[in-house]
Amino acid sequence: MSQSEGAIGTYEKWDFDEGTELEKREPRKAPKGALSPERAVALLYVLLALAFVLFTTLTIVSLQRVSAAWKVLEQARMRSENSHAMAWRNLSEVQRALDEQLSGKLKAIHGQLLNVSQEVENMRWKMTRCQAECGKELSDRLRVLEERDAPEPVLRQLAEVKQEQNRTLALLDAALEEARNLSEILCTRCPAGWQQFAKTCYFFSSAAIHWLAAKEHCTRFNAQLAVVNTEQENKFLANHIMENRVFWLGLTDMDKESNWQWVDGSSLTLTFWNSGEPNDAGHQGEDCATILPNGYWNDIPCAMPRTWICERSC
Ligand code: FUC
Ligand code: CA
Ligand code: CA
Repeated sequence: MSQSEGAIGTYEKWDFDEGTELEKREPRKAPKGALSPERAVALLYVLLALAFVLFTTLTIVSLQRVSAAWKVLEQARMRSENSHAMAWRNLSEVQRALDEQLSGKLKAIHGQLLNVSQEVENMRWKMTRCQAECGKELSDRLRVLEERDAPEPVLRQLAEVKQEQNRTLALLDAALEEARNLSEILCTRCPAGWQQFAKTCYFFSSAAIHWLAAKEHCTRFNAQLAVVNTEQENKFLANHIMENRVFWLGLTDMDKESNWQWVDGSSLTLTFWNSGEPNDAGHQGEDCATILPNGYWNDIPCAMPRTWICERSC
């Protein structure tokens, strides 16, 4: 074996048999300037730690900023809530003050309206009386003059006076119509003790009297015994009947049996007779209508004492 062969052999042996062992003991030198694995790992750890610190710092800073922004928002919200509440309080106070002012003014206007309404009613009353009486007196006098054998010029003048009287009567009619419209517009409240339904006032009596006396009583109050024109009105009346009472209506067949008539002369088209009514029961018959608490009607003898309902337009 040559030296070189030996050397090569030894070298190969060294290379193959002891190489790993040698590497373990003495790691192969890294190229100059390159990091050793330990250093690289250490550096990685350092970098990781730095990243972690950076991330934590950033997170803390962000959280602080978010919390500061949240605080600002919360303060803004509180301020807005406070100003909202204050505005609301001010508004309520203004509204209360306005309400008080308005209700005072409304009361004053209502009082004035009641006065005006009473004046209009007086005027209507006088005009209605004048319509019946003033014209009659003048007509009577004219008739007396006409019956006398008056000369032609006097008769001509009489005719002119009659024409004038007719014109005046027509004007009175128109004025009465206007007064009626006005009093309907002014209808705002019924008198004390009267109930309002639509534009009508109703009086429900507590005393009981016979039908004719009840009719008279209503007339005295510029009213009439109740006349039912609609189902709603009948319901309204029934709703106001307490303690199982029975009330007179302005409906009778005393002039002609079975010919039922309302006191205002309107025809009986809508009826709410109880089943089997009107039956004109008993030997004396039954000629006056009553309304029962359930809203149905029954005819009974007119002489029986009953409570009654008056109605008048307000
Ligand atoms: C029915 C009614 C009468 C009376 C009598 C007690 O016969 O028709 O009107 O109320 O009951
Ligand atoms: Ca009858
Ligand atoms: Ca009856």
